[in-house]
Amino acid sequence: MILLLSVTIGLSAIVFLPNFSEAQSELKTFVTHSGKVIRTTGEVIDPLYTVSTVEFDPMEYLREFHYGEVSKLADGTTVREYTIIAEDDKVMEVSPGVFYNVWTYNGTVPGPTIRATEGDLLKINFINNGSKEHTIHFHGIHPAGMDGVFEAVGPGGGKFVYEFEAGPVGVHPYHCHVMPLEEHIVHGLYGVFIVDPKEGREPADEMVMVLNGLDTDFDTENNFYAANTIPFYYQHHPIQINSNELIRIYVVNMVEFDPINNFHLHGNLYNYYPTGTDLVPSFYTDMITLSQTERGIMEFVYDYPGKYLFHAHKVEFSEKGWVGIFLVDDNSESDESDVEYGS
Ligand SMILES: [Cu+2]
Repeated sequence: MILLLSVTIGLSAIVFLPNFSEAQSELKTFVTHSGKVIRTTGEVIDPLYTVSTVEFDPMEYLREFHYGEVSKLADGTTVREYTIIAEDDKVMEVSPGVFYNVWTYNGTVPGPTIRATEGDLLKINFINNGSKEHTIHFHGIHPAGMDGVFEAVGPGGGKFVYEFEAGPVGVHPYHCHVMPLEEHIVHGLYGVFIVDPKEGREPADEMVMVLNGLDTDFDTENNFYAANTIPFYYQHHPIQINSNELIRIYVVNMVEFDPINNFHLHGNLYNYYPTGTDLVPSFYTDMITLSQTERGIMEFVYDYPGKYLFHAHKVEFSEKGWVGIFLVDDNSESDESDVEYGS
């Protein structure tokens, strides 16, 4: 049996090796999206050559909420107006030496976190400066014509205005809904939309974490995972928080290709509000499991200072980048927090 196996492996190697070297030296001709003709020995799956860099700071994104340009209607309704521009030609160094073609809303992955109060009127001026059709599909309640599915916005400056009332209360994703959907999502066209209750929530140190994956070799399997796009970022740049202070995380899972993701917190448990639609928590746990676009609000307080991990307890994901650290400072002596909250 062993002899037969050795002979088979040996024959396979003889047959395989010449074909392999031949394939490596064979030049293939490709026409890129911009019309350029190139010759290459490599596999070219998505030949985009308009290289521009993307500036993205996960620490800035974490606590950055966009309230829009605010005005009032005659009846007192608050109007929040935003401009969101889609592009699909940017390249970002997502990990040292790994360059990835990101498709962006307002130049980043994820796009800006849009925040409103229930009942506000949202006006989103969408401009598609990409080379493909794109849209914005908001999760939430709105008229059919504002759903970002059937009204694909043409490339090269196409425009559409999404207008709807903010609701329901909670945390919702928004993302492009042009087919093939997995391609438009995995490249980065998504962001977070928070709707606050009219009565507000208890003051807290608030942050947004989008759980995402990066398929950098286009084989429909993720090579990296992250909270807020850059693998291992919050492990190398721990998030500083205070002990005895309420922490609120708006968490949204946007991982494509894998059926589940999850969020495990060390040294603590959190109150969890699925979708954030209810003001009473459903669970008190240290572990939630999320499918794609599943999201919620986590609230917790650390009693003890120190360094605490948070990560996917799908261990493969944490070992490929979805891991971070909370650095809890001892503020038990001080009465007031020095964190400034959003308005
Ligand atoms: Cu798209």
